[in-house]
Amino acid sequence: MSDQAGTVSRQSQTIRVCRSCETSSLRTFLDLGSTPLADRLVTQAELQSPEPTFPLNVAFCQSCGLVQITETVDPEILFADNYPYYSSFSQALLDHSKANVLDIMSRRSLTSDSLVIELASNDGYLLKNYVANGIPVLGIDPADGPAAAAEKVGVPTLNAFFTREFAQKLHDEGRRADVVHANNVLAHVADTNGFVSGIRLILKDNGVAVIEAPYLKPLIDHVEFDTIYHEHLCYFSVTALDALFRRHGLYLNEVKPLSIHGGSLRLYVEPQERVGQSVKDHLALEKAQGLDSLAYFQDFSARVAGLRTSLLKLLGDLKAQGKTIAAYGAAAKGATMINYVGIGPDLIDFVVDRNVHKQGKFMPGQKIPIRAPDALIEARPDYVLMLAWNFADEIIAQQQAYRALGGRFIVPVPEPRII
Ligand code: DWN
Repeated sequence: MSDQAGTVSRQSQTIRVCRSCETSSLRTFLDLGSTPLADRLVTQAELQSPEPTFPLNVAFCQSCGLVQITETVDPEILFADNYPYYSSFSQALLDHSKANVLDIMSRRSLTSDSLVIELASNDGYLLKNYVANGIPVLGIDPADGPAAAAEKVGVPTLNAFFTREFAQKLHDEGRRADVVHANNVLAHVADTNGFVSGIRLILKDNGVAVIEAPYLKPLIDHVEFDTIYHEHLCYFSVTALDALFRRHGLYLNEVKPLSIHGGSLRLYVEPQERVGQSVKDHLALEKAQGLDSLAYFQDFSARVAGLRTSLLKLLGDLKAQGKTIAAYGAAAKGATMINYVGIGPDLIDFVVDRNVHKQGKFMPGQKIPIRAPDALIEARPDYVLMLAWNFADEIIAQQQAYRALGGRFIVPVPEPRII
């Protein structure tokens, strides 16, 4: 942890080898500075206290192609107490997850003798759809609040980190799954290989792991640098994923591109090798476009710096015209955006968010107050910076009253624009 003196302490470690193939082939291509933890919102009582910051550098592994940050922050600090992220605050995500479950139920004959396990099951947002169909489930999540919320909606949840050792325990107890879900967690785990080998341990031999993760290609192509923060240790290409799963007797047999979270992939991973055309096509495209080589990433840093310059100019010009600006979405990506670009209370008056666990707190680093969305009607800012741009359609649809008052939104990526 870099305290005010900038020394690095035991609460984070800098990696020396690749998180996947464990070779020393890492080449750093982006430095986002030393930043506070994106989901560690600041309370009123903490406003005067120094905030821990950690280096946020991004590297490419020239051996297996995995893109990854080089600092590992202790997961107990990132995810255990007061973790504020609850999946159920997004209707789009709830609809997306229900469609995922119904698709799996149409692909596999699941019955009351089946078992579906979700890793990082959060507040039961996905597993509750299996419960509604009488299919046994088990959630596993280390965050106290979301795990308790899951139990309230009838999703039995183990409040723990999923590790290889935890998987061995479930395996030894005979708790093996027909389906394992793991959405937006594979990128979050410090022991990437242990997590994947754990999935193999709890998966039945004829089972399938259905894993969703942000996709590296749209991140680079659409300058989605704000999705880089300490919770996200890895940024996956199909090339890197294929090598990771094969190392543990699992095969990436199908990939489905998704628009959620700025561009993700749904991965269908099985103990049997039957690689389909969708995987072959992605591997060929990534090779043709160079995602398997450092050159593809070399200009990304300059493009990110360019976005910073143009966004700061846009916001500065609006303030110079006497305009007022707020922001929407106390999102983790929003913390990276405001702290890397340098967007403080001089530019943004407040941030709004529907998540009641975030309201009344302050954004990490810039300490901008977080309020409920009603504040847009009460305070009537001229502009709203869309920090949760991945849900822009859903959010703007809710804010017709604000737009009717003449309110405008600023979407920051892939290039800052007013809509
Ligand atoms: O990997 C992760 C991604 C998937 O979700 C987690 N590590 C953390 C989290 O990242 P994030 O905070 O950037 O994700 P979201 O879901 O894009 O954040 C959206 C924010 O906007 C949430 O705080 C909820 C809020 N929201 C809202 O206030 N009104 C969202 C919607 C859809 C709304 O209508």
